Amino acid sequence: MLKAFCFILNFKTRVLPTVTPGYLRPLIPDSAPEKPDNWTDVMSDIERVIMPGVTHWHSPKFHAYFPTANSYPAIVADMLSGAIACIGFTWIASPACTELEVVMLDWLGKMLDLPSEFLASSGGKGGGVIQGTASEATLVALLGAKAKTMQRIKMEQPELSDDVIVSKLVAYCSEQAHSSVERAGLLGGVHMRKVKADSSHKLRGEALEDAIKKDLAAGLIPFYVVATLGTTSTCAFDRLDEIGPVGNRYKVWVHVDAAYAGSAFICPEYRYLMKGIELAESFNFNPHKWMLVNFDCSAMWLKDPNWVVDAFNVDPLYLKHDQQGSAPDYRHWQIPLGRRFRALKLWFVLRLYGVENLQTHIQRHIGFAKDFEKLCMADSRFEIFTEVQMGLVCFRLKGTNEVNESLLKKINGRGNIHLVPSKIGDTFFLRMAVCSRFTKSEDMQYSWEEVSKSADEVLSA
Ligand SMILES: *Cc1c(COP(=O)(O)O)cnc(C)c1O
Ligand SMILES: CC(=O)N[C@H]1CO[C@H](CO)[C@@H](O)[C@@H]1O
Repeated sequence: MLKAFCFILNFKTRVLPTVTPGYLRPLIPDSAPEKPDNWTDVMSDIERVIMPGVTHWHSPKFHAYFPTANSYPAIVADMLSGAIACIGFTWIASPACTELEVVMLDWLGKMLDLPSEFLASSGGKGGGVIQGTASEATLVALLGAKAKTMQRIKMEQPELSDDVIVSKLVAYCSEQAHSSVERAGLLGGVHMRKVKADSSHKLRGEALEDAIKKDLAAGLIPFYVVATLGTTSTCAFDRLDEIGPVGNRYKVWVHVDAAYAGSAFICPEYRYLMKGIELAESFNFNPHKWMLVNFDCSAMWLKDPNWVVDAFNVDPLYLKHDQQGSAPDYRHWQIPLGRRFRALKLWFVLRLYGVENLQTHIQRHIGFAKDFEKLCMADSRFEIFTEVQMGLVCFRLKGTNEVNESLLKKINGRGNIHLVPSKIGDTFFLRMAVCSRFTKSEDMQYSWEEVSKSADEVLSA
């Protein structure tokens, strides 16, 4: 077992595997064994079958997407969760599973200095829940907003049927919002309008208000807006301080998607970026991205969870229990019924690192991004595409998109580091995300040299 952990941490291999689609099937039998295999054979197949096809997300040479968290406290807690193996859909289905989650979301909310209305300990309606992913949180909030608006419109205009109201609902997000936001609109059966971002790729209050006014004039019903704090392409921060007041003025539910960058709010110096949070109805970020809690752990808070709870409430007899109402039954807060004991890994990580070490982790990554930016700016062939935010540097070779596409291909082809690109408007650029918790200054230097050598090759070709 320990050997498997060593494979995971073997960064000497290429960060990207060289296998081609269909590589795996010929390596194992056509069907399940009739008689049991033994542990030794199974574990040695991890090395033979699996590891050659693994992309090393935890290598300091991995700079694609955004980080995914990994730490020993979280791994151990996940193993314990597997051993306890309860399904905590109601309080009685495993009281510790629900109660630890309620308290952990309060701990975490306090670490971010969320307004007390979001916390269960404030004694109000608010509280938190662990969703599997940010995508689910966006959809759950959308469904809560939909239920809330349906109820309001039915009171105001009783003559309108449900079908008519639903057909008029409009949700909003920045054109830079994550693809999961557009998908929430599709899954929720409502129109999702993408609003143009400003020249720094942030959604502004004025642009949102213009869109809302236009829709109101056309007889539509604005009901939900997603503000992204830390977009996936460039880590831009929508202006929540402007979006919040607009949302409140037009009775539009404001949901905050801070999937990646939200972890940085454990550091007081970055909280200015969530100014306006007190005007949001719901807030979500992924400790499973940047806060060392292994996937899946997406923390979501709601000021009034009743909208979500009522939107999904079905109550078969076999799920009823005597304590209903005195503690959350998290099955009402999410899409699936079943849920793992995910609060354990949050508890372990918070206790075994302590807030200070988690803050240091975030600050180190941000520092590494600044280091890379400096190296890049010192080379006149390169330009920084947007202001460097958090642990992400968006950069490009001065020149055509074609030359930048060649550069990316060259870098990934060499296989020593791994990056993914993005495109805004007509401009193609490369994203250098600091991902690994093992990253050191030398690694950023190495990654820069890989970029620089690849540029030499591309430009001399
Ligand atoms: C990563 C990301 C998501 C998706 O996260 P999941 O937890 O995988 O659903 C959503 N929004 C933003 C801004 C992201 O960076
Ligand atoms: C097609 C193309 O090459 N587009 C972009 C190249 O890069 C410059 C900036 O350096 C952009 O302005 C172009 O749109």
